[in-house]
Amino acid sequence: MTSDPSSVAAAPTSENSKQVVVAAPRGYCAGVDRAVITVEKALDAYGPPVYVRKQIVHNKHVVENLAARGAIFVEELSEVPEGETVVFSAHGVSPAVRHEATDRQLKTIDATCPLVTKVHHEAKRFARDDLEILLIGHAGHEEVEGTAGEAPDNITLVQSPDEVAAVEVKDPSKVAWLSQTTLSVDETMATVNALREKFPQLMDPPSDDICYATQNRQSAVKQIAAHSDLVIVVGSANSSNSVRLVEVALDAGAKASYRVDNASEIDEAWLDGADRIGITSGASVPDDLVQGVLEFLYERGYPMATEETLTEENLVFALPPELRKDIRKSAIND
Ligand code: 10D
Ligand code: SF4
Repeated sequence: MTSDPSSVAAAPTSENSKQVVVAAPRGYCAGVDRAVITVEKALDAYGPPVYVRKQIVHNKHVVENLAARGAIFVEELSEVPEGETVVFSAHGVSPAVRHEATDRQLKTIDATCPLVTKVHHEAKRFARDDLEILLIGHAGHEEVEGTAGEAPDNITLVQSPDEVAAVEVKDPSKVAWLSQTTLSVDETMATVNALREKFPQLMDPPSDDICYATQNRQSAVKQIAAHSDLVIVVGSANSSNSVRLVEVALDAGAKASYRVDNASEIDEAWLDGADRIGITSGASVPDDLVQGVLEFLYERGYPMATEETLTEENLVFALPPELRKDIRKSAIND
């Protein structure tokens, strides 16, 4: 076999009615790419250890690899020794966390995805305009904690359409909605529609909060799901956008769909009667894990995969300016 089973387009033959279709776009988005490179470059520039508050992205392989290179992942800033360098994860932090870092004299590098930061700005602006904000998202998710922390007195969390009936606001003429960036587009629209029915003057965010990468991965998996007996989504259990891809695949007609961290988690029983298999991966997933799944299937008699591309993605974010400055400085001193 070739080293890249997705690279050769092989139509199913009469002897082999099986097929494997890989969705594109899948895998790393611009915000994840930037965040992972940020930790790698910080390790190069400052030397280990570099502390990272929370998982830099929600993928256990990424975290294990960076930890092996000297990154130390902590849950809270109190675990970071004073004066050390700490990277804020791609999911963002609340102002309270930034203040704590200043109080503890930590050097900070902010790997928050610019598209998450955009939602923080929207929250601050709506709060300045004295609006009540209904934040659609999942309790306990780091992104939601960060965004809600921008305007805690103005924000109420709404987790699903089912929660709308119980939502109370002080003034229905002064209410707006925002969302987490990695939700199901369809479910979020259902929540917004229910909110608007209840609060007809509900204001929209100035632009989509669910980011381009989340939207593209969901649209791409929808394209292949209806023709799939099985859709395998590669991604970690705590990755919101990865978990959403399983739900979207099932809603779009896949007969079955499962999430795995890597090929070793595939249950061979899932392959019984599964002639047409679709594959995708979340925004925090390195593509070698997808290649591992394709190899696993190839070894079990499936043909090489064809790729179904919905759209091309070209977005690239610059590294955090504080890191770029230090990289420039260390280049001058070398
Ligand atoms: O859980 P999640 O989908 O928000 O995060 P993950 O790290 O898997 O993917 C990247 C998304 C980010 C950083 C939220 F914007
Ligand atoms: Fe940024 Fe979207 Fe990627 Fe999250 S999923 S890191 S918001 S590009």
